[in-house]
Amino acid sequence: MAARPAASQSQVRSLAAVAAAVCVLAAGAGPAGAYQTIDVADAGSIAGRVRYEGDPPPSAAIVVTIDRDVCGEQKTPSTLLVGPDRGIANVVVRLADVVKGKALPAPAAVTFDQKGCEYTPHVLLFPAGSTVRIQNSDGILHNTQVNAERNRGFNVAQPKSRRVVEKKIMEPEMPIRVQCDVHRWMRAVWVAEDHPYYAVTDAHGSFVLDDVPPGTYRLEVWHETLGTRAQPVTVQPHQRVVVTLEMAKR
Ligand SMILES: [Cu+2]
Repeated sequence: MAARPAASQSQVRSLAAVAAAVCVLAAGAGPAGAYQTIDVADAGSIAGRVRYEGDPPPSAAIVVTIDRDVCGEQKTPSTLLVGPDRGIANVVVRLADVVKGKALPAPAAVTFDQKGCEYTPHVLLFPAGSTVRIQNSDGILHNTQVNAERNRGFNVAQPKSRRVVEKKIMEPEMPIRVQCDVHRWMRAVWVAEDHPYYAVTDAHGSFVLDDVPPGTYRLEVWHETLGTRAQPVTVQPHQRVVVTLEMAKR
C-alpha cells in the first residue's frame, strides 16, 4: 500500500480556512436564520389525520381536592384526548426539515389563559420571538412553571392580583412543557417555531398544512404522551397530499 504523502503547508492552510468557513456557516445558519422565503405560486398542501392505533387506554377522572369552587369537583386528564373516531387531539404536526417556503408569520402576542383551572389552549404554537401573555382569569393562585432548554425557563406565582404575566420566547423550541404546581392536573405545551409549517390537530385528529412548495419533507407528529412519529411526504405542484398517521402508547 502506498504511503499517503504528507499534506503540504499550503494544503493545511486551505483546509484550515475551509474548516473556519464551515464553523462560521454553522454558527450563522442556526435555526433562527436558516429559513428562506420563496414564491409559493405552485405550492401544494398536506392534509390528514392522526389516529390512535387500537383501543385507547381508559381515562380516569381526576378528583379535585383544592379550589373546588373555581376548579370544579373533577377534571378530565388533558394529556391524551382520543375522539370516538379515534382522532387524537393536540398533536403537533410539522415539517421538521423545511428550509424554504411561504413567509414567516411575524412574532405576535399570544394569549395563554388559566380558566376553570385549565390551560387554554392546551397546545400553544407561535413563531419564535413572540410574547406569551399568561393570563389568570380565575382569581385564585396559579403557579406557572415553564420548563425550557433553549429558552430560559421560569417559575412564576400568579395570585389574584397578578392578572397577566408577559414572557418573550425568543428561540425556536419544542416541546416547552408548562405545569401548575398548585393544580397538578394543569399541563400544557408551548411550541416556538422558526418556519411557518406547523399545526395542531383538532378534536378529530385533523390538520392541514397549506402553501407547501413542491418537494419531499419529513412530516413529523409529536404528542406529549405518545412521542414522535415521522414519515416522508412528497408534494407535487398544486397537489393536496392526504395522509393518515397512527400513534399509540408503546
Ligand atoms: Cu393552577
